[in-house]
Amino acid sequence: MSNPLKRKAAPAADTKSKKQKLSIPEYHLTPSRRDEESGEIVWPAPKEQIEIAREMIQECVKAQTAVLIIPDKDADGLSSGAILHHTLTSLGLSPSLISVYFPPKGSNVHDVSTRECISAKSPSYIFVLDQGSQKSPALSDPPHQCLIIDHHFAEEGGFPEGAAFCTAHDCPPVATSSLLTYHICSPLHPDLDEKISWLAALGTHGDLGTTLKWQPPFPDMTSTFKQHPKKAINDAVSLVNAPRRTSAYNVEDAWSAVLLATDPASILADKKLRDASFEVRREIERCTHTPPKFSADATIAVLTISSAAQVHPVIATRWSGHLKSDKLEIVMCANEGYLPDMVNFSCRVAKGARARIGEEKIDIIKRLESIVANDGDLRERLGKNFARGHKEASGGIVKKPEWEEFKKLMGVGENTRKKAEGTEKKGKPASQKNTLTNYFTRS
Ligand SMILES: [Mn+2]
Repeated sequence: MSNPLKRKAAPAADTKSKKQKLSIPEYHLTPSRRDEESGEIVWPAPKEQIEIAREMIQECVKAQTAVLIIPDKDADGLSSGAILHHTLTSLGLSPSLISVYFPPKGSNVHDVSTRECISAKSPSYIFVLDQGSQKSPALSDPPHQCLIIDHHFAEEGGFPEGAAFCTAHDCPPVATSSLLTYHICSPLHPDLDEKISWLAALGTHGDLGTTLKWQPPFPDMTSTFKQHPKKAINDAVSLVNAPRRTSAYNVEDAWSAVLLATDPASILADKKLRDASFEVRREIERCTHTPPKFSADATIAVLTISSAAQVHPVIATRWSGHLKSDKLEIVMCANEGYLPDMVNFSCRVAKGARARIGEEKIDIIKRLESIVANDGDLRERLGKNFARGHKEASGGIVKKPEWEEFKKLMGVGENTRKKAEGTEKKGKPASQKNTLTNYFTRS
């Protein structure tokens, strides 16, 4: 992933029937934030922030000046971008004044190279959508207004200098960026709702999963789903998410499909997206059969693959649901072929360790940090893209030599002989295949 700041928790690879056994999704159990004076629920973001966002959108239409939208590359980010684009043009901004920018493969909005690209376009207004945030210098040199719309964790003051922001992160249940953008925009023009409500559903299912219950405070989307069946929306989610995973990284293809679509059906018919989806599925299939190696203490499984496609998060998620061992805590997929001389890796909590609570709860970031904590300057050399993201779904982008050192510290592979001996005693052949079979849950 190019932006490890904002990786999401991986949805469990459970079957549908298992999911339905959980009566209420944890998502709706978090108590809402309430306004101190009125007692009203504060959702999807603080009122003042929503007002600031609306004002800036209206202001930039009035100014009829260059606008740059920087949406994230997944279904949620692209949907937020399309919602904002439709809003600006419906309010009267000429489409010729709007441009969109996607940082190239391997970089993200916080990189210096991205700032240089933005400055070169010298936009008067910049909208940054669903990108995750960190404290940074202003995104562009020339005078400009910048608005961040997001729902990822940000530290106090963790925004680009001078930027206004509207974030759902502190108002549980945390809305997606597309839902927040929809909430900001839909009252601004009477004809908007029909154009953008299904986009809010597309982005929201992209981030929160396709089985989300639209319970309050989430809006009532009954009429949207009547017009656009959930099945079509969910199929569109996976097509829209495909280009960012391909080796060519043609995020622009996904963007134009989402922007031009009047309904999910037109996304489903898009040839470029279908081809991208085919490539990704083929790469997942090609790489997924790699045998895992285990850390010396058997708590971490490492799958090493080489693919120019971003399939490592998918493979880590898959294997985390399949590998069975009482000791196993973390499943790691390392991709040595995504970026030249780098290793991109994704970690997920192993299925057998997901139920742990309290002190026992698996915190991947802490665990990764603890492995390198006492090893001279390795932590520093691993760089700022090591162990970022979420407790449940972390990972990173590191240089190859540092990756090798890191693997050595975990003792990856040292455990192999012990395991082979163990299987022999049970009278099974010590072939790789059979050793692996012992780690699979039969489902
Ligand atoms: Mn998002």
